[in-house]
Amino acid sequence: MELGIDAQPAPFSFETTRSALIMIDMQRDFLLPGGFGEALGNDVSQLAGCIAPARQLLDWARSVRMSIVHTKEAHAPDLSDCPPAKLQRGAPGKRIGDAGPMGRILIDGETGSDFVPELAPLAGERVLRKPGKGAFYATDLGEWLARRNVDTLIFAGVTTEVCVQTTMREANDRGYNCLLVEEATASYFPHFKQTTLDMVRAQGGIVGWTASLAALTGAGE
Ligand code: C5J
Repeated sequence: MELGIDAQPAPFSFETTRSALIMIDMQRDFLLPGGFGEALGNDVSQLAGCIAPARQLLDWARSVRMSIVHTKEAHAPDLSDCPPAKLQRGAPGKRIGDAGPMGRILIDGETGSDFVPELAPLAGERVLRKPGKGAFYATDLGEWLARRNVDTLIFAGVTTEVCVQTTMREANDRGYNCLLVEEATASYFPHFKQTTLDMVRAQGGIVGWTASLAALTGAGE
């Protein structure tokens, strides 16, 4: 289905069969107390408001049968995929791999690394574990999208200025048309979110487009 929507800095058109929703890192480790986000000193309540819009976006993507990728930032239990510089971030005792209330912090398979229940993947949706902030780094995402002939990526998730923006920039350089859904992303720092939206759509859409959830989910009705 070919859709055209209101977006910034300009209208955005895409074919749903050639698009994928990239839901970034909607994990307990970032959204709930006791995880990686809080261990770094962040107020995780700042992210709660994007869960319901992200779920509406996910339901819409499912309804139009779009490819769906759920990324999770998580490391192997032996930390072999975690660079030493990343391991040293945060206060001692609250670093990646340390024990926390939701299991070892940012380690794949632990409770904290799993998705919040509202955004749990369904069978057939891709779960992509990534060791970095960008979802193309050290993963097979590029090959997976190429096999599906995808040319457009629709982004949501957390945090706007870190893993979402990093992945959008990676995707933009790889030639994808990128759209960020405004209500379905959040930052621990609301002004960082706003600045990221501004950065994405500045200079004629130098990183991509942004649109409201209503503009997207109302398209084609
Ligand atoms: C961070 C992320 N903020 N998912 N990760 O470390 O944005």
